[in-house]
Amino acid sequence: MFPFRTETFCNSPIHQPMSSAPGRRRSLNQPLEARVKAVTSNKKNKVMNVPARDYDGHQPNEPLTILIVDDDPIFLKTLRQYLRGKNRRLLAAQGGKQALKLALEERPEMVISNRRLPDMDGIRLCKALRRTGPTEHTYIIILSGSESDDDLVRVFKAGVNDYLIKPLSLKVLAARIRNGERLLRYCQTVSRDREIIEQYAAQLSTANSQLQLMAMTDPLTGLPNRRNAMRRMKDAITEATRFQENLACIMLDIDHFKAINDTYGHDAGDMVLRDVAKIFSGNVRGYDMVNRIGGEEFLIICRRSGLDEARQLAERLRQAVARHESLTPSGQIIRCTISCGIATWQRHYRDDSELLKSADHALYQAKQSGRNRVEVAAG
Ligand code: GH3
Ligand code: MG
Ligand code: MG
Repeated sequence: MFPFRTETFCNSPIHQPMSSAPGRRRSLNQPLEARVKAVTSNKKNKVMNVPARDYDGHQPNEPLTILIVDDDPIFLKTLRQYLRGKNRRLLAAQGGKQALKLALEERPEMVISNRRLPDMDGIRLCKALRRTGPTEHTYIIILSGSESDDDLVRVFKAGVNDYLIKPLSLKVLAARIRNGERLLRYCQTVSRDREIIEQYAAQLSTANSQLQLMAMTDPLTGLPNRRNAMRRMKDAITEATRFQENLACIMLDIDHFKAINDTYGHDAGDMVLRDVAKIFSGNVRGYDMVNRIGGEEFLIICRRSGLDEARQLAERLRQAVARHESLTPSGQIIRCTISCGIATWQRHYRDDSELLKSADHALYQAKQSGRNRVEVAAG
């Protein structure tokens, strides 16, 4: 039974609650067109072009798409006219299959369907929409002549959002639609807010990673800075202790670097620092970790390396730096040397500070012994 079918439309202008007595129904023995006109021109029932702010206090930006499904073309036409408004885009389908096709193409936010369709039950249509990604959350209203409680339970179990018993009033249908629209608008706002929050969270996470990287990196050479080096050293000691592996470190310092600054200028000094950092990074093995721990001081942590390997590496680096020529923008050639102090992790050391102290002491020895050389800590 459907309001706009000739036999039922007589009762349509008045809402018929499930418990209402038939006597309360307004009987209209008029032709269909006249009854439709009566409904749509009745000021009490008029909802055409009602702006959305009437029901939810704000003007939404995009129109909501509503798909009406019924096999009666006159009903479709009438309802479309009745519901027309600038915040609604109305579509119509005369059967379940056509409705599914249209729903996939147009992704309506709301579907109003008759329970009985020529090719498909409205409940099946609802289930099919719920199973389909793009229409999974579509607001579905079913119009039905059935009034049984069991039927109602079945319909809601299938995922229908609202259910109206026919014969029904267009006024009531419009109110239920507005209620659904309000919920849809709310969901849209929530999902938009969520998107914005997710965007902020992503930006914040990127900014945090960048900040973390900046806090751990020396901006001049791009190498890990002192803080980072100390953290890595602690990790390396933990690893060496746990797996009973060798661990060595090399403290490296550019000789007479102050004189380079004084002679060629600070910018040239910076360039030398970058060149030396590149030489170090380009000559170590995968396990070794190069860090800049001070002005012209570097620390290389040699994981899984004993004294011999560390000494060979330090010597290789010393020679590579000594061979290198840095060229200033004005065409001047700068040469420099480095001194290196090596220490290896000893079982009796308490922590990283003892290892670093030993390496520093060996570096001091290298400086004292004439620079441009490698010295090893006593152990
Ligand atoms: P030694 O052989 O005993 O190590 O002598 P040195 O001149 O290398 O050592 P000193 O500690 O006397 O001088 C280090 C200089 O390094 C002083 C400081 O101005 C300079 N320096 C520190 N950081 C930077 C930097 O980032 N860029 C430049 N250009 N110079 C720096
Ligand atoms: Mg120096
Ligand atoms: Mg120094």
